[in-house]
Order: sequence, then structure tokens, then C-alpha cells
Amino acid sequence: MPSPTCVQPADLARKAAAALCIAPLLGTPLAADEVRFEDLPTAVRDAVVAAAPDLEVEEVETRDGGGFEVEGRLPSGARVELGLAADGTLLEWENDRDGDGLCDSEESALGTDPDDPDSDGDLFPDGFETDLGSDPGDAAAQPQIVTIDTRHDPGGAPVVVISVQTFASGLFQLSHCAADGSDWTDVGEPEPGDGGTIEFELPLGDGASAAGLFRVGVASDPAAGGGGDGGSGQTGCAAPESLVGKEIVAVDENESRTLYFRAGGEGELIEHEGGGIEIVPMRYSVERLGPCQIRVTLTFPDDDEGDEYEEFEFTFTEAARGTFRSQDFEDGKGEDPESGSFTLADAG
Ligand SMILES: [Ca+2]
Ligand SMILES: [Ca+2]
Ligand SMILES: [Ca+2]
Ligand SMILES: [Ca+2]
Repeated sequence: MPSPTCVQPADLARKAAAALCIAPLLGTPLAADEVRFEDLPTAVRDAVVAAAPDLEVEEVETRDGGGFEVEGRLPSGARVELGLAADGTLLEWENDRDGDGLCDSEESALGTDPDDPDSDGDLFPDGFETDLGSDPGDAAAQPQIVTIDTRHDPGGAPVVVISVQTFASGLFQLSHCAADGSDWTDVGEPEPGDGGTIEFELPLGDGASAAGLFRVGVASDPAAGGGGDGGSGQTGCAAPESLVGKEIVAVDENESRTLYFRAGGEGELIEHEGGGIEIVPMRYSVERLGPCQIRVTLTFPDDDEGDEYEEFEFTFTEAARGTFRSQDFEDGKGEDPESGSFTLADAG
């Protein structure tokens, strides 16, 4: 699974059960500053309905300095945040058009992409990352989503509680392995996230056990429309270690391009455009951005005016396919990025 977070609870090492069962609990208590929409003053409720008739309200909070903040989702999937005074006067309207929890203005301040809910391709949405103190612009920086505790119910066997902070487009899979880190096996089925906390409960058996490590893998949930094209369960998204001997076909709305990767960092780019084919020699380098994402930089030698280069970021949603973004650079100046889908195969 991508993006594993490994945990090794100290007192679990010797005790964990041979037979594991899980009981996911969805806990969504109301926080101190949260308000139910139904409990808002009538003038505020009316103002929200007038401002955004299609809004599906998800969260209402009291606002610093008085009034209320209302967050919700439009049928398009975009989020909006409204600030209202206690008498219903509309004070603020913020759009979050990719629905990732960060408003467009926050995204432009941070340098993340307002049209991509996961700018760095590490599967964690931009707003989820900032909420948990991670970097939404760095695929190597991923939020800590797992906490672990033991609970001792009176008269009952002790229970290990693994709490996972989730987001709505994610699938969360608990796995377990031997103490030496080998033989990872999934425990139960992947659980879809809802933005709250999932708790996996593991009763500690008293039989002989050899527990070791637990981890929670994260994948995007195809049912939530968050990437991938169906397929159930384990769609390993591992990006390959090497591209030598491979070809990638990248298709965007304008054209189809095939990249051939040879040994020694050399290859060819073949462009299919308007019925014609152009073969361009290139040099390439590969940088690993995360378990599912690589950046490939193509350099095209140009005798006249310095090198021209193009950067591709390939995000694998399955073993040999996914989505890409690419950008041309000429004289150090970036042109408009393009995006589309790609497939990876052995070069024929
Ligand atoms: Ca956003
Ligand atoms: Ca975004
Ligand atoms: Ca991310
Ligand atoms: Ca990140």
C-alpha cells in the first residue's frame, strides 16, 4: 500500500493477539465551537440559503469576533466558506474550487494548485496536510495520521486502539506483520474515510502471539471519485525504480507523446500531433517524489540557444498507469502546464 505509516507500540510487541479482529468506530463529537445548522438564528439560516441555495452544509462554527462560519459543498464538489454576522449579514465568501479544504486564496498564498486537491501527489489532500502540520507541496512530507493507545475495560481483556485521522476521498487499510518487519498482511477490509477518526480495535489475546508492527496504508477511494478507475482492493501504485527499457505513453487533450527510456540517461520523445510524427532525441533524469510519484526531466539539446527542457510528474494510481502534469521550460521560463493520463510498458 502507498504511504504507509508504521507504528510499533512498545507494549504491543509481546502481547498482541494471534487472532485479530477489528471494529471500526466512527466518532464525530461536536467540538466546543461547533453549532448545528438547525440551531442557528433564523436570519443566518435564511441568509445562507439565499446566498447558496444548493449548498450542502457540512460544518458550522462560531466566528472569532462574533457571528458564524458556515462551510459546505456545492453539487460541483467545490467547497465554500461563508462568514456571517449574527443578524445574517454576509461578511465573507471564500471558494475552495477543488474541495481540498484550502480556499483558493490560501492555495495561491501557499503555492499549491487550486485545481488539484493533492498538489504534491502523495495522496493526502492539500488542506488535510496543512491541518496536520505537513507540507502540501512536498510529496516526501506526509502527515502523521496514526495514534495508538491501550484501553482496559473493567473486567474485560485489554484492547489496543489504533486511531486513524481520515479524509473523505481516502481508503485506510490496517496491516500487521511479524516483529522483524516481514510478511505484511492486511487486517480486515479497507475502510473509507469520512474526515473523522477511524478506530481499529484489537483485542489482546492471551495465547502465544508474535505480534510486531502495525501500519495503516492509504489509497485514494475510487468510489469517492478521487482518482483510479475502479478495481477493488489492492491496486499497488508503486512507481518503478528504473525506467530503462520502458516506454511511457502520455495523452493530454491536444496530443499523444511516447517517451522511450534507454540506458545512460538517453532516449527519444515521439510526438504524435495532427497525423504527423516527430522524433526528438532527449536526455532524461528521474527523481522519486514519493511511493507513487516520480519527476522525469527531459532535456533537449539545442545548439543555438541553450537547452530546452520539459518536466513531467507522473503519479501512479496503479502499477502501470496514472496521471501526469508536464511543463515546458525555455530560457528558464515555464510555459502553461499540461495534464493527462499515461501508461507505462516495456519498450517494444
Ligand atoms: Ca482548494
Ligand atoms: Ca489544491
Ligand atoms: Ca498531498
Ligand atoms: Ca505532502
